Amino acid sequence: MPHSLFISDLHLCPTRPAINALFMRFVQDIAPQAEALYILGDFFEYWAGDDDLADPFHLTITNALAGLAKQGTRVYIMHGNRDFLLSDAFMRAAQATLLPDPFLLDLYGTPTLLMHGDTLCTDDVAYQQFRIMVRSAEWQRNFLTQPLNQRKAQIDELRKRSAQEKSNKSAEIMDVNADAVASILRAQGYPRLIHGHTHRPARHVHTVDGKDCVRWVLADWYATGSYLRCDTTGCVAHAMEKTPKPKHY
Ligand code: LP5
Ligand code: MN
Repeated sequence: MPHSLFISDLHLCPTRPAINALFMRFVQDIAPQAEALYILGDFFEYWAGDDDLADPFHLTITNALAGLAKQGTRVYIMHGNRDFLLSDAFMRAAQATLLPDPFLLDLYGTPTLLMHGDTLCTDDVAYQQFRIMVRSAEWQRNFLTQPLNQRKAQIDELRKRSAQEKSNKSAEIMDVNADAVASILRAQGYPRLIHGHTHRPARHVHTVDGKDCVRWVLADWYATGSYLRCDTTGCVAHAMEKTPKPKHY
C-alpha cells in the first residue's frame, strides 16, 4: 500500500555507531518501500555548514539518502535546531528537498502539518531568544564566514552551555505550550500535526474550537530507531529492533 515515513531527532554523528548502523538498515530495508521519507529535523547531532560535506561520515549519510532517492523514494528534510545550517549543497548531494517549518501537506486526503517542534516550546524563553538570533540571515552569513574549525569550536561551547542550561529547566518548560499548539492548529485549519524535538513520543488529541486534531510526537533515535508510517488508513508508530551485536567465537 502506498505510504510515507516520518522520522526526526536521529542526532547522527560518528561517535554513535549503533544508531548509524540502525539508520543504514532503515535506509536499506524499510525506507525503499515508501513513496516518501520526511526527516523532520535534528537529523544530525549538529551541522556546521555545507563545507563539511566532504567529511567521510557525512558522505556516507548523504550517499545513503541519494541512493534512496534513486530507488524512487522522495526525500524531504526540515531543519531542526541542531542542523538548521543544512543548505543547498547538502540537498543537492542528498537529492533531497528542503521543507519550510511549518509545512502543510495533503497526506492521503488528511491535511497534515509538519514541524520540527521547537517553535511550539514557547515557555522556553531563553531558547526562543537564542533561536531568533541564529535564524537571522545576517547572523548566519557572519557565522559562515568563519573557518570550519572555528565554527565547530563555538558549537562545542554552545552544546556545553545548552546541556548546562537544560539541566536547570523544568520538563514543562521544555515541552510544547498547549496554547501555541492550539493557535497553530487553528491558523492552519485544524490539521493533523506531526513533529519531533521534545523526545516524548506520543499520540495526543487536541480539541480546538470543538474540532479534534491528532498530534503525533516522533521518538528520538537514542535507544533505538523509530518511525511513523502513514497511509490512507492513518498513522502507526514503529520501533526498530536493535541491530544485534556481532558474536565473537
Ligand atoms: O537540542 P536539544 O534538544 O538538546 O536542546 C535544545 C536547545 N539547545 C539548542 C542548542 C543545540 O542543542 C546545540 C547544537 C546546535 C548547533 C547549531 C549550529 C549552529 C549554531 C552555532 C552557534 C554558536 O538548540 C535548548 C532547549 C531545548 O532544545 C529544549 O527545547 O532548551 O536551548 C538552550 O539550552 C539554549 C539556551 O537556553 C540559551 C543559549 C544561549 C547561548 C548564547 C550564545 C552562545 C554562543 C556560544 C558560542 C561561543
Ligand atoms: Mn530539536
